[in-house]
Amino acid sequence: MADTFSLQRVLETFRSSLSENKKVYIKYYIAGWQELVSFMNSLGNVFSFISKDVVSKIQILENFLSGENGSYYVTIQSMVKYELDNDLVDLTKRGSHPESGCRTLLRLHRALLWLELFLERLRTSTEDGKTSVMCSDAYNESLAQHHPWLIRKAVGVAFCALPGRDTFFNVMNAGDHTQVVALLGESLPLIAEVYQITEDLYVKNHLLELP
Ligand code: 1Q0
Repeated sequence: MADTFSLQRVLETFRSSLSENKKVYIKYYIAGWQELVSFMNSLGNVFSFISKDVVSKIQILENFLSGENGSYYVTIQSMVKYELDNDLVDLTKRGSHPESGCRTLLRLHRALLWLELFLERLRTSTEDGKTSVMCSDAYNESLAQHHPWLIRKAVGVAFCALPGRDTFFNVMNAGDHTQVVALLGESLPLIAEVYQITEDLYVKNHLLELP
């Protein structure tokens, strides 16, 4: 993986995560998150409590994928079926399967909604737009509902340390502002599609509130 973040690569990994028949490959889904983590790390230590959590979740899924039952973890769809069929998910409270693939992926899935909402704000923002406001508005509409008070406060502090809009655009390594906006316009429907497919699957299987 190259050191510098590029929005193009995030786009490519999420694109690769979708199969022709709309299955979502876990390998590429977590590769997309890995790219975002490397971006977050470049923003400074304030964000390390966030990136550590994402990294540990990526690791849990990677371990399943490379483990003896790895073939069941190729797609989100096959993982859900396998874990449910074999009673490998704590459905109402954490017990003998506190770190199932289903509950781990659900945390990333919720964060993907935050990403989608944030990037849409960034895409349509004007020059005087504040990234901290875009981030926290997107957060309040998504992840915040699943976080306790203490985490919401810590996240609020981290948002204040965010670089400005210009830096964000530059760090995406996708050319000038117009080109970044175009690429965001291309990325967002893909991210939204991956999100929606996962959401529908979780709704159908009553998995949206996994502890
Ligand atoms: C760049 C700004 C980053 C802003 C991130 C906003 C989201 C804040 C999330 C806060 C997570 C706090 C740490 C721990 C939370 C866990 O308790 C929680 C639940 O897990 P569990 O096991 O306790 O039940 N974990 C989560 O909710 C997962 C949180 C994942 C957050 C992922 C944020 C990833 C951000 C990536 C940088 C994106 C930069 C966007 C621009 C790039 C352009 C493509």
